[in-house]
Amino acid sequence: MTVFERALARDQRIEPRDTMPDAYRATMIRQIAQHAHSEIIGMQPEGEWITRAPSLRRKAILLAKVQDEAGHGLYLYSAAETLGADRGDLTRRLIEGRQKYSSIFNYPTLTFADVGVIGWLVDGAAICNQVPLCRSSYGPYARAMIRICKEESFHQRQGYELLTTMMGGTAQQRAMVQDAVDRWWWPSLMMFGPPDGASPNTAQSMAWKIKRHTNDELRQRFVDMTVPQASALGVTLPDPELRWNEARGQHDFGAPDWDELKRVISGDGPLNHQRLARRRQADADGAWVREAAAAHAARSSSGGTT
Ligand code: BYC
Repeated sequence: MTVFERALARDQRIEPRDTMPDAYRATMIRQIAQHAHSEIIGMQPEGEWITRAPSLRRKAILLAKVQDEAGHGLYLYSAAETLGADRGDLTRRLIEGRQKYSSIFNYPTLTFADVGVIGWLVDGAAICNQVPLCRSSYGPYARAMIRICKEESFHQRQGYELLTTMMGGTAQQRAMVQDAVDRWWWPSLMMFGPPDGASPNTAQSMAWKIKRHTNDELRQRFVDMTVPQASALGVTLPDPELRWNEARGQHDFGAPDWDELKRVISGDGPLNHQRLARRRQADADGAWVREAAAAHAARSSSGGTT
């Protein structure tokens, strides 16, 4: 048994200076980079509503949430750097379409109810997926996930609180909430990834204790958690096959459109083009800041003064 295998068998964390198989390092960089990119691209759908929030209170809450997502992206890029990845290189891979980000952020936010539904369902799915990642085998990733999960829980509650307020409003507001739930339900289920039989990475990632549960296990957990919340809120989940299965002690539910997930992941979702174009523009707009920071660092290290 190698030192790496012994550490995994004892459920110890793998730390940056530990010896690890190249494939483990590559997998960790892939997952952490995709996760970081998701947080950064994920600022766009909600960010579009900051200037249109219906009150100062809602604007302040939304600003803080979007800012938290930027923070999550930064912790995650830092975690990827501990594995030898270069942040600039990861960004290039994203904007050139060579690295993925979560499918969910390629759908449009049509009304302010979408902000609430993203908090409730998208952050809710993120929590289900990420709480077990706090026990992921790679130390810096697992530790970053603890803080991220605390903030995601807060985000989920703000979404639910927003929706509760809208559901107590006019018939038109209630209809907006239901419409947003109808549009976001299936994409939220797709966030957990392809079904277990079609997930090429799960077996190895579970053996390496990066993932602690399969995609389908976490999807089931999310459905079971969300159904009672939907009924408390007074909305219907758009799945005619959704029902409690007494024998299993879990809900049965319909299958998402897996072809749609494939299309969205491969760049052909409703807003993939717009999301990446916006990210490319932000990168170009920030080039002078990075150049100035690099020049300052070079000057400081050569003993110059500002
Ligand atoms: N979208 O073998 P599989 C957030 C890819 S941000 C896009 O099952 P794995 C938030 C998968 O990466 C939420 N790609 O893969 C932010 C793989 O790609 P490769 C982001 C997907 O890694 C702002 C291929 O398909 N969360 O919470 O074992 C506001 C085959 O899949 C998706 C994370 O990133 C998808 N939905 O499992 C609000 C969590 N599904 O091999 C909220 C960390 C699959 O071609 N990541 N793919 O490169 C994970 O837990 C796992 O990577 C996944 C996939 C469960 C996502």
